[in-house]
Amino acid sequence: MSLELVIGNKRYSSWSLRAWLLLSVNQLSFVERHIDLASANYKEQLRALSPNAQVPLLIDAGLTVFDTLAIAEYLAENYDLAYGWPQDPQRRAQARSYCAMMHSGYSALRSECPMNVARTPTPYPISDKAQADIALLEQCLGGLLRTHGGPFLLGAMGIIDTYYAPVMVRLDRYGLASQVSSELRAYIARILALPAMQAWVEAGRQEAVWSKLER
Ligand SMILES: N[C@@H](CCC(=O)N[C@@H](CS)C(=O)NCC(=O)O)C(=O)O
Repeated sequence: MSLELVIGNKRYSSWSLRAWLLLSVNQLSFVERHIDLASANYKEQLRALSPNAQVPLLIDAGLTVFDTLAIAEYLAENYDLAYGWPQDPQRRAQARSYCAMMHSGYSALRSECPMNVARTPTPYPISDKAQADIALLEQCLGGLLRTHGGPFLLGAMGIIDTYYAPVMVRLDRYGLASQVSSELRAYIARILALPAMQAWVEAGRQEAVWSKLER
């Protein structure tokens, strides 16, 4: 039986992108199911599918796995991922720490600049708190790129890169990339150039605009 990934709108759903990108870069075969998060009954649809009533969720042979961190762990444990957690235990611990940090942090940047893959990159005014999130991103991600020498955050591509991909979209689309180091700017370009990312962005551009999330 094939894997099924339930996702939201490609234009806006950053958490969906994380799981979708992980499956895609690893070339796992999966079926996509879409739920329009702008529809009136989207929550009912989600409640019928998953206890957390959010996207993404992964269905594998009748088992429902929800929340991106659990999905990443499930895939890493049960599938042979070319781009998963690092082999080295210390790097693996680092990767997990930075993913957990993404999962629970950067809230000002995330709420002020919703992911919108179709936004024309133009400068956008942000608060001091969101500015501090960017400084932290630079310190953490720029630091990883300088320490490990790239091309991805811990050297080879992995779950950590899929986890930060939506933030790279934000930095680019809200004209914020000029505020980060050349290493991080090159990394943003590298993530956006991934064929899977380009496919997601193109699909997102074709979707309906949801004015609530347009800035
Ligand atoms: N912690 C969850 C967050 C998932 C999440 O916030 N998904 C958003 C879409 S990007 C969602 O389902 N929003 C609809 C809602 O919460 O009602 C994860 O890691 O998967």
